[in-house]
Parts: sequence; structure tokens; C-alpha cells
Amino acid sequence: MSRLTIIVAATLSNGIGQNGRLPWRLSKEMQYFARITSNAPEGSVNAVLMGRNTWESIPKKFKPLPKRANVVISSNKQYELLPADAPTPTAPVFLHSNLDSALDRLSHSERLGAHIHRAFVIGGASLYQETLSLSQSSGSFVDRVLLTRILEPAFEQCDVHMPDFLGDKVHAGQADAWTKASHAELQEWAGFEVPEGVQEENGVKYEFQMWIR
Ligand code: FOL
Repeated sequence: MSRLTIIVAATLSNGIGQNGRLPWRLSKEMQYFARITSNAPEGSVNAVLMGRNTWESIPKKFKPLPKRANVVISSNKQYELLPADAPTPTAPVFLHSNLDSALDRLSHSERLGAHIHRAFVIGGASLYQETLSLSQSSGSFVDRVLLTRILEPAFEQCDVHMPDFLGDKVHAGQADAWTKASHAELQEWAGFEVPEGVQEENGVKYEFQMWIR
């Protein structure tokens, strides 16, 4: 079974986006995203799995996300990932027309050109929903969420929300309920020092969390 990790920055009401982009600009938070998704042992790389809207939200100069195998899901098989006149990409990028096909590709990671260390689902809302719904008995399962909780302000103008995986009472109290890992566990899994407690950038307060099931 291949394990998947969701990484997301979300407000207390699960807001994640506005007008096709992130509602905030948090450079240290973005550095955390880049570092944790890039960090892999010598000779391997991590994969970042994303929906087409998320791919389009990434600034041109960071596409494809460097040092990671980029996997984009779009039902449009003719979708042009990069403009014809774009420079030759420095990181691998693959298009899949559905999640199953993308996950199948991950499980044969030699076809991605390198050994895949970890696979991250980086958004957006519909891919978070679809991957959270995978059952443990299927080939792939989300067993970890790296949640950056945006505490304040509320960012009530968000127009995209991630599924309420913690408040989902369907699983509450059951064997596969989500539990919050300690900060030490987060750091150990990350493999580098992660700031603990409430962080503040540009007047935005947030906290790095890890949830497991
Ligand atoms: N998870 C967390 N914790 N924070 C996020 O901002 C986030 N964003 C997405 C998914 N999960 C997240 C999706 N959106 C880039 C831009 C948007 C984006 C994801 C990544 C991006 O440009 N990343 C560059 C770093 C750019 C920089 O250093 O400013 C990268 O190399 O990862």
C-alpha cells in the first residue's frame, strides 16, 4: 500500500484559496512547504500530486516545482502543461487524466525516472476530497496531513475550502480517527527543525501541525 501525505495551509474554517490563488503571502510558510516536499534521501525524489487549478496557481518561475516529480491531474488529456515556448523543465512533470492512473504511475516509480521517497497531495479542494476518501483497503491511503493552521485573521473571503477532515464525524472515535502528532514527531518526520508554537508573518498567525491516522 502506498501512503500519501496531504500538505495544506488552511484557516480555522478550512479556507485555502481565493480567486485562484492563496489568500495570503507567507514566505516562511512557503519555505516550509518547499523544504518538506523537497527533502528526500540522496538518489530519490518526492512526488507532488496536484489538480490542474493548483498547477495553474503556481507562479511560472516555479513550474514545475524544482527537485520534485510533478504529477498533474486533468481530465483534459490534451491539456498543455507548459507553453510551447517555455524553457526545458528542470524537474520531471507528468499529466494524468485521473487519480487512479496517477497513483498507478507512482507505484511504478521507475517510470518517473527516479525512486520516489514520499508522495504529497498538494491540492486543491477536490483532490484533497478525492484522496481523503480512498479506503485503507485500496492501493493508496492518506495517513498523514501536514496542516498549517492559519489562526488569524479569519480570511472569511476565501472561496475555496478543504474538506473538514477533522470535524468529519463519520470517523470520529473509530480506529481511523485523526490524532494530532507532537511537535517532536513532526520534526522527526520532516528531518529538519520546524518552528514550534504560534508563528507570525505580515500580521498573520499560524501554526505547523501534523495529523496522523
Ligand atoms: N501547503 C502549505 N503548507 N502551504 C502552502 O502554501 C501550500 N500551497 C499549496 C499546497 N499546499 C500548501 C498549493 N499552492 C507554490 C505556490 C503555490 C502553491 C504551492 C507551491 C510555489 O511556488 N512553491 C515554490 C516555492 C516558492 C517560494 O519559495 O516562494 C516551491 O519551490 O515549492
